[in-house]
Amino acid sequence: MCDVLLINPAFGKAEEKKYFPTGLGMIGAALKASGISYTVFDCDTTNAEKDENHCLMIEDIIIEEQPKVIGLTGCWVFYPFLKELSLKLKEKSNHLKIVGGGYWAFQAPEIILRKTGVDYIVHGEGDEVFPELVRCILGESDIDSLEGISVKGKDHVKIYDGSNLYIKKLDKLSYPDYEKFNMDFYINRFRLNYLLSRTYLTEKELVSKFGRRDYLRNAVINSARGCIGRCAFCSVAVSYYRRFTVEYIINHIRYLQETYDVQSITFGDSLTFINRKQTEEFCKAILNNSLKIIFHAVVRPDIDYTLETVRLLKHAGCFDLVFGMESGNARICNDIIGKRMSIPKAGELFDLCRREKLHTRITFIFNMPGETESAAWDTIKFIRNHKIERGGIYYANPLPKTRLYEMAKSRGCISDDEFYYEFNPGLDKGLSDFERYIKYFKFNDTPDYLVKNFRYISEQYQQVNYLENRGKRISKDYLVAWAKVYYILGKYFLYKIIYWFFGEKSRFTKRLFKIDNKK
Ligand code: B12
Ligand code: SF4
Repeated sequence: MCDVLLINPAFGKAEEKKYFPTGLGMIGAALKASGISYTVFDCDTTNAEKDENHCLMIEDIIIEEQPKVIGLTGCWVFYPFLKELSLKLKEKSNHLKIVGGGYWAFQAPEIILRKTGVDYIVHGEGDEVFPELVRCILGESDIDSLEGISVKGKDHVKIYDGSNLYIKKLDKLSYPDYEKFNMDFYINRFRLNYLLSRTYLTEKELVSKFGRRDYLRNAVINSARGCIGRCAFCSVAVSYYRRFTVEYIINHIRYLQETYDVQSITFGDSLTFINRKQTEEFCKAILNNSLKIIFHAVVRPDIDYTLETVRLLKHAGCFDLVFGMESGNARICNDIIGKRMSIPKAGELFDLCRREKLHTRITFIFNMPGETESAAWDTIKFIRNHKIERGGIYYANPLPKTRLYEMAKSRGCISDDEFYYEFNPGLDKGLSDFERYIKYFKFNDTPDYLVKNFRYISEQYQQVNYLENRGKRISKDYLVAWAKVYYILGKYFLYKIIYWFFGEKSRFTKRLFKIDNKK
């Protein structure tokens, strides 16, 4: 029996989805700290991929655990699934109260409360308010005093119109409640060969640090919340930046090392470090505490790193920095997206990282409103000039409550919020999806060049990756094994050719093999 059932929707295909749902883990930790019993149904770790199966499984859990409250998390892409699920759950068990949290819910409260089975929405970070809301639902306190909640009444909805809730001092929060999740599933295994072929890590340093040649176990954690940026396309732009203290992060990593034998950390933040001082403080703490880890982090391309910072990062175990560059054209980058940064300086930083062998991944966005063909080419040239190794190419996709969304509306691309929420013309992979998308988002007068060049743009980028990484930094063991195979095969075929060409009984063959035999 429990009070609350938290549901994590299925992320994607079973083989691909391995990203710990930090938000739900934190919500679980908050419930636990408040003494509220709960259980998790994690669609990510169940094998049932079909919605009906999920529903049946969830119904079984509801019968078994008898929760009074259901919490649904997710971002925008989960809307169709969560809508259907919440309506089905309401149909079967009308007494249950359903609470929506996370981006899918609080960015469109009106639609969610009217069109889905959700009864309450928590706006922003639910670590403090959700346990209180549960107490209200359980009849232990009064809901009217609660901030940050939208409510579905009998024949009306009451929408919260204040700003989202953010936790000011993050250190008071517990670690995510890992015990309630299948951590075997969520701890990724980074094979050494994978790391060596995709980063600048060397076999020598990995083996001397971890004493193993097979794989490293990786966990995702948050070191910060929110962002200092205000990018037009980003949902996080409305929040503000907060960070756990270095001691908290170090202890968190230690906890994961001791409990789950983790050697590698992904900081799944919007922004991990905001400046050099903070970065250096963290790196020194890793070194002073002799923490044996490698990690990757997210930073902005205008960060004030020097040669020393880059070297220190590498020394502390940073094997990958992720930058959101977005565009190689200053007008798009600064005037339209609002990055407020210098393109040449960003390029210099990427060059510095490459020279110092600190691997980077840099992401770009095409088709922002006002992007001309030549502006798009500026981005491609930037990628080539700075020999950018890896990252991602994305296309402007308006997320609700962002400036890009307003731009899309004012250009007539989105006429009906609800329809758009349902339809979500997001991009998967491939040209057909892209053509569908570009038809919808005619942000520019001449979007045809993007369709024409879609493949080319993607290939150019991959080409750069390929050239940079080809054949380099592959494990010595791996090379030796392949060399042996080639040697044996080569010898065999050489004999065959000689037999075939000179004949088995020819003097040359006999002499050759005699010499060989003598050897
Ligand atoms: C890490 C990350 C990922 C990871 C995995 C996400 C995961 N499973 O957790 C990866 C890289 C796989 C990913 C993929 C995508 N992501 Co993402 N991701 C993030 C990122 C950077 C951090 C998420 C995080 O850990 N946050 C920290 C936790 C503590 O916050 P939280 O999850 O929001 O949870 C808090 C509240 O929301 C609330 N809450 C959450 N759930 C619940 C539930 C209940 C019941 C309650 C009461 C409260 C509550 O309380 C929590 C604790 O305070 C966020 C940006 C951000 N800063 O949040 C983007 C973000 C969530 N992603 C986003 C998007 C768009 C995507 C993709 C669609 C991108 C794409 N085009 O493919 C995919 C979708 C994948 C998917 N199917 O989920 C958008 C969502 C925007 C939106 N409006 O919906 C964000 C906000 C980024 C952005 N720049 O706009 N993402
Ligand atoms: S895109 Fe990145 S830098 Fe810009 S607001 Fe979002 S998280 Fe911050």
